[in-house]
Amino acid sequence: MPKTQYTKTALKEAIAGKLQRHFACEVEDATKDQVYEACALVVRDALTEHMIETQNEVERDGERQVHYLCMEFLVGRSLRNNAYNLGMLDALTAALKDMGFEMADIFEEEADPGLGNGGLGRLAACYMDGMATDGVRGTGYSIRYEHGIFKQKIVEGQQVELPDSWLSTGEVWQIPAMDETREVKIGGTVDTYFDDNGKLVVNYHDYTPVLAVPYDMPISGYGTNNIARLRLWKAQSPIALDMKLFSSGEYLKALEKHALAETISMVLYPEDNHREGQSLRLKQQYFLVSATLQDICAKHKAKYGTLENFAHKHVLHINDTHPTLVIPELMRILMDENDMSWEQAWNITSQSVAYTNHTVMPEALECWPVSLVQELMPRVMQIIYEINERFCKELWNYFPNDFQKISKLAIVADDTVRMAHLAIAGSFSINGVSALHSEILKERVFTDFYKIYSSKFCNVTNGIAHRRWLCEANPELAELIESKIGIGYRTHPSELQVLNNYADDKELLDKLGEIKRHNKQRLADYIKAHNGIEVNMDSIFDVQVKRLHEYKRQMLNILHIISLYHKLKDNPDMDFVPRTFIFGSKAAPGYAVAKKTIQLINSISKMIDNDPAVRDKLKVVFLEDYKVSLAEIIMPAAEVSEQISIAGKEASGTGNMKFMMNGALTIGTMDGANVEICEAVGKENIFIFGMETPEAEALAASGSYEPMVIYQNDPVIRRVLDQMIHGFGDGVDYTDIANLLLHGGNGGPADRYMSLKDFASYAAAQERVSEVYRDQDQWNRMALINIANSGRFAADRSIAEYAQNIWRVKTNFAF
Ligand code: C3B
Repeated sequence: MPKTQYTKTALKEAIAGKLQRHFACEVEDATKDQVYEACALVVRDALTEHMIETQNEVERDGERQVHYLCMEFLVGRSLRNNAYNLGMLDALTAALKDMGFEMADIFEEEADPGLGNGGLGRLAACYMDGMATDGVRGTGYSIRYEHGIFKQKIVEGQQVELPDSWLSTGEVWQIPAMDETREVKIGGTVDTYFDDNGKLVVNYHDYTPVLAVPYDMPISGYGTNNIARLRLWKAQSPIALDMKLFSSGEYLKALEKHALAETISMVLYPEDNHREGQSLRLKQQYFLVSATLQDICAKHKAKYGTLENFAHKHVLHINDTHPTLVIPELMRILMDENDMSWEQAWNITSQSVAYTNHTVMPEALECWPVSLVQELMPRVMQIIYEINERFCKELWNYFPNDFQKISKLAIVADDTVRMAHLAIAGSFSINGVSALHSEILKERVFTDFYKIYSSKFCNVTNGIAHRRWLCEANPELAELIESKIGIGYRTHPSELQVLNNYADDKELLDKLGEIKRHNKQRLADYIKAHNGIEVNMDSIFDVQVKRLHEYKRQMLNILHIISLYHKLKDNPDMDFVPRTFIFGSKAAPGYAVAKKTIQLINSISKMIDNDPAVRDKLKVVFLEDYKVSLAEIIMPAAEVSEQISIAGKEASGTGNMKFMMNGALTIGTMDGANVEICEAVGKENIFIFGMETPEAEALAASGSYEPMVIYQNDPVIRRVLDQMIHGFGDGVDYTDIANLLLHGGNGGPADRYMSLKDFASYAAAQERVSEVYRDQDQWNRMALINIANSGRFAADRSIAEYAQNIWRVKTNFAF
């Protein structure tokens, strides 16, 4: 447990002190944002102290450290989370109350640090929490994007992107470490030759130096003083102004160099599950990798005087292929700057790097043009060529004379660098993020690599920070749980299982229903305030929140909603369990179909809300600007969790876990972690529908799928699509979407993700949802079983598996 105890009085004094010193004001005159900042500074003081202690310990014991590299860390707000973890939330709430403020209002002052797009970035953040709590020596590395994920506004039904400036309230959590600034070299020319002793000499010149300035966010663990550090690199030019140009009157040009260097950390690319081919993105990747490695190596050398024992002391974990350049970059540092031979450098590198794959979407598998890598990092490209050369020789031993196969598996081919192949060649471990996904990697995506390196492949199913997503986001539920099973589950989430014993406890089930209703009310208030829509509190809150992507099939949900609308129009007095369908989703700004889908949801929402015949029974709500803090309101209020991707495409999903933990029932396909959720709760406590992976893949591969035939034979679907063609009364034309489903487009087949094929089975599963909902006891019982069996989806469990099976480092977590 943490050493420090925080009393209300001490906190009041500390906050008042910060207000005086930082804002020259007394408590009575302070604004809410000043109070937020003062609270953050108080909490930060405690964290910084712990961070120094942790760093000293790491330095002293010399145990293996984990370095977690990711282009995204979607950390969410920090104040409440840190206060909770440090055990000061109650004292802080009371202190603020005494000072005349509501804690919840103060939390609202903090902007969400949007340093990520979706699942990938949020997972990285959950793992920082897990590492801190479980005593893993972990550091996260990413970029301190000035602008995180854009803010989404809905204007006339359409997404409009606005810049996100999170730093105004987020800066307080970051501690700059100027003395650890590193220099990253970009572009230029490299000459290599052998000297008289046969030694390779590398002469790298005319590059552009960019400074990488570290800002450290201390990430607290629960019930411990251990801190995981998140190091965010900011790009800065070493020259403030080119004075030569300035003196000759070329003011703009003088500033140009400066500005160009700083663009590197200016903005997060808003693409999710999609590769981004622009040169700035590659610069960002190299910037992250090079600064991080220089940092680790410099400290290691200062301690040990050599990098020979590097692999014993460090694991470099790469989250998806985005930081794969660690492999050639570490080779460069070991060979060019530390005089190691290729073999020695390769041994160290390939024993240090572990790779997690997060997607099988072909459009997300990164490939970079050789010419671009060459231009931006010429020495790194030379090294990649050499890795490729040696790798292909190795492949030859496995597939002699099979030129076709070797070129298929090569790292460099067709003038592109295939990052996943580089990651596989240069790492000691490759894992997927759910049992199904890891199997798909072995059997389909990386089949030949698996034949060669079967022992490198493994699975670690994703997990979420259950303290944030359950204890903090849903305090009433946490209190109920704790009244029955105590607080042990906070650090041993599997103890939630004890709740299974209460499945027939009518009193508990009623209480569960009551809490859900409170949380629904909170969301209903939010909807009323933001969308002006009054939702029916007795309706089922059915939620699909996640990035907008065709494979995630928001479309299937929409088609079904339209069919329900028709049903109700035909028979307004039918016995219908009212439903509120809630969506929240950002679309990548360049992804036209995704943006049109958002517009479609809004058109339907409006049509239904304007129709007195149906609007009390059916509602569609699109919540703008879906983000972590909004998810913290949505998850506790949800009753149905939509996890309806086409089987075989969603690597894991993590929203599915958050919903389940908050007692929502899943309607889902056998995809990603849904498969394990189903296994955990039993088929009778989840609504599974649709094709399974083998069937979906076989159908896609056969080329015989014809959605037009379904359209012709199924009157429900025909009417839905016909309506889409006729529109929803607001003058917006959705023929393009109907055509995409029926005829294909953008070079893709009709209904690529087979929504029409799974429609009937989905609609039937939705019928079952309504039927069960009629019996509230049964519903609450199922909800309880979901909560009780959600412990295995805690990040603590995932981190413990990484620690034991991949990183080989100590953890305090006991299974
Ligand atoms: C996501 C996947 O799409 C999810 O299935 C998965 O749960 C998470 O990663 C975390 O593993 N993902 C993402 O958000 N961005 C990518 N570029 C690739 C995968």
